[in-house]
Amino acid sequence: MRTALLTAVIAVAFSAESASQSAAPAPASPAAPIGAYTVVPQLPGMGRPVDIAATASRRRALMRRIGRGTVLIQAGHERDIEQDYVQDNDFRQDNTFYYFTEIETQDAVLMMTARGPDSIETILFLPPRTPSQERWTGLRLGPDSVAMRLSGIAKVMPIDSLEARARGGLQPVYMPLGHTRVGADSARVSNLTPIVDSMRVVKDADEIMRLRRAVDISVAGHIAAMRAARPGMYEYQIEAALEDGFRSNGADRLGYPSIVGSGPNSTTLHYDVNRRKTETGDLVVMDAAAEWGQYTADVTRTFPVNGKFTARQKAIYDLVLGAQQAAFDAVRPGITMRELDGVARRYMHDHSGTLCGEKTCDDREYFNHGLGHPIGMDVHDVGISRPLEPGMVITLEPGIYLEAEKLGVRIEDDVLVTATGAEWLSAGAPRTTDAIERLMSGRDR
Ligand SMILES: [Mn+2]
Repeated sequence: MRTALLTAVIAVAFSAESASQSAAPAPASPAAPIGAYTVVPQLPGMGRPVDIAATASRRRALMRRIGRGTVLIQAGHERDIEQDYVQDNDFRQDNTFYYFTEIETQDAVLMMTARGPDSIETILFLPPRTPSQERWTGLRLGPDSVAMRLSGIAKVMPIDSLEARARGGLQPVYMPLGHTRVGADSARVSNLTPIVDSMRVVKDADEIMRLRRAVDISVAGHIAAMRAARPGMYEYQIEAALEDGFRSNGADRLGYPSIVGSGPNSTTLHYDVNRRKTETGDLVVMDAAAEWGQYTADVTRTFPVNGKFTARQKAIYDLVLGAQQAAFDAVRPGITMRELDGVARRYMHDHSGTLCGEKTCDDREYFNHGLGHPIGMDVHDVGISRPLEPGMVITLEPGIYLEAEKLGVRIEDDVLVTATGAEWLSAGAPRTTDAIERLMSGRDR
């Protein structure tokens, strides 16, 4: 399929019709979506509706930005269990392809050609269905009316016609070069990635729906893990309860490897070995989230494995919580992540007292990472330097890590930026020491 795409790129790049020449008449392109979504549960991803209005609007916005030219976007490819060390799932759609189609099919290519604001041709190319292969893979989406109905794209064609159609494309040709290597012809290809990245920063209603759902599932997992935790458990046993909570609530997969770090491991930011046996008195830092519908949450809770914070643990926890709240209260359109980081550090600085000894707790030795980042299809999503706008979704995750005391605390919540401030999305997971102790006191002993 890579070969098919490469040939198509060459076909556009060397087509007789270049940007400087007059365009051939565009084939009629009925862009109107075809009716309502019909569930085809036998097909991969098809139990899940595509928001065909949202994807059409994203495609229109992209082509308006481009003005004139051809866009080629390749779908993801199934990984090979013999070669790629597949651990979880052998297929996840390419983010760029998903953004413009919400179709979870493999080896497809989306081709869009803009000859002007009112002349945009969109074609979805799909591999043929192969009944003998479908005995192995299950039913696949093919170049037929089912694909048209699901995608809302009126023109669906077999992948082997890509090259011929690409000859009618226009220069410049845009591809997401960050994800696909096109070899010697890359000089002739413009990079689509920066344009798509800028579009992905502010989430539309469909994306916010997906993020809310990923967050809700993640919250359910965190609650399940806190309920299950007992001193003497291995970290992986807490992880099992956590991920049971994700999967049994419909998670597609993990957003990233689950971090369940107890005692000394609570101070290692990206600890995910999860093999230590917990002891009473440990804090557990649990940084884990689910992906749903291609979007992932990012949530961290810190709790005492025995269900009761010590006075010292509570004091550090409350300082982190206060810093997070101060940052949340400062969220509004126009502010930057860097400025919010400053707000959180200033709060910690002003309220540290002697909690962190000679230094204040905001010192880089103790709070040794940034305050947060956008989330979306990537857990560290695009747009971290952009001033906040309504519709951006970010994390706020201050932490204090005292290695000498084997005491780490991080609290991470997902926050939607609104016109006037912000909305907590992950507040369903107990966030204060009182709420955590209350939840854990209800456990069966
Ligand atoms: Mn994070």
